[in-house]
Amino acid sequence: MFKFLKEKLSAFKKKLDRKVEEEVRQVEAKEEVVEPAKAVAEETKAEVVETVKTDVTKAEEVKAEKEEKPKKKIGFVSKIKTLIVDREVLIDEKKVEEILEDLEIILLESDVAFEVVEEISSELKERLVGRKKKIGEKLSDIVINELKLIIQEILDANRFDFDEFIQTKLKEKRPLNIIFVGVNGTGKTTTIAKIAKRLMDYGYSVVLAAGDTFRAGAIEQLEEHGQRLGVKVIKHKPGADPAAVIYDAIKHAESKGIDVVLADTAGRMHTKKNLIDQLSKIKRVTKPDLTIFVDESIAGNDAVERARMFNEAVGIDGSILTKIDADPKGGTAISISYVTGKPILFLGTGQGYDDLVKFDSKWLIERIFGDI
Ligand SMILES: Nc1nc2c(ncn2[C@@H]2O[C@H](COP(=O)(O)OP(=O)(O)OP(=O)(O)O)[C@@H](O)[C@H]2O)c(=O)[nH]1
Ligand SMILES: [Mg+2]
Repeated sequence: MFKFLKEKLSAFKKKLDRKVEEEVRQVEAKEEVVEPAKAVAEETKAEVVETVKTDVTKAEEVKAEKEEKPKKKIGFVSKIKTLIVDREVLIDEKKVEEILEDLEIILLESDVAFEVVEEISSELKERLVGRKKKIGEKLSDIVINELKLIIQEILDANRFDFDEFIQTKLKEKRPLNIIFVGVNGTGKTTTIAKIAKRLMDYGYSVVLAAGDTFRAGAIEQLEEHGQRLGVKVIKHKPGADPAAVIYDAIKHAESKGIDVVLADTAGRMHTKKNLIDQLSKIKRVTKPDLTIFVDESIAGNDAVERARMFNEAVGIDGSILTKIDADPKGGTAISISYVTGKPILFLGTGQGYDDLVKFDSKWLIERIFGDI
């Protein structure tokens, strides 16, 4: 998980450390040239002091001071060094721009959407330029920590608690109707099964609606999950109107007192317009309480663009990103909620029914930055 991004960030951090070390070495080299002149100046200054101070004790003080001179020379070297690495220094705009150039490339290569890279970059610039680096602080740590905070803020901008939503909404109405939309092969049907299992683990009753009437075998696939989980599946014939299937599932749930209807939908039709029209009809007829967009995080910017398109054309309440376990980059997870303005609800982390993690920005940040 996120191996590519982790390695890139780790290399970036090391490069920054090496750069700072190199700057220190350059200052030290300069210092060696400056040192003799400085030593002469120190000597002259001491002599002047000596002639002024006629008092014996004062002369002794000066003598003692003179004896300490070698120490002072070392002190002078480290003083300059300190200006760069150890003491409070201002991080200037030129340095931040160098840092950002490298970082922007890493983020873009890791599938972070362009507009999100721009947001991260401008936030980082604002926070770093003119910032005081304290004693012992490493520039690379400052940058990575700020980056973490900014990504976390982006992820937390659209928060949503699925469990709380179900609990609260069920006090108003029953059943709740949740539809899952997204292109084919991204994990919609598997995710529906995972959510069904999760809801049942929490004590809710569930019925599935076989709303993908377009793809051959889609109904059977959902039925297989239903059988394994012990959940009823409401279905019509292949090619039937999915809005009618979901409507029937809602009626069935109403009559049986079932809490939640989870509705599958097609991921592909003859044309994109057909698909959007069908989903719009499903929404009109069945009035879902939640429309969840499902896509795979390995699709990178394609997934983000599809989320944007579905949100504009159909309207979504949030996203679920699947196949996080197989995603070396992580950019989709970082970008999708920023781009859609809608929260991520869950992350799919494998093919098993329990491989579903409720979205938590800290969980994601820990997985990306954990051992950097
Ligand atoms: N590694 C991994 N595989 C997943 C995950 N979620 C789903 N899959 C796999 O992705 C493949 C496609 O999943 P489906 O649930 O059939 O996808 P779909 O969106 O319903 O596809 P269509 O019905 O063709 O539109 C299956 O092999 C799943 O096991 C996940 O979180 N991690
Ligand atoms: Mg499916």
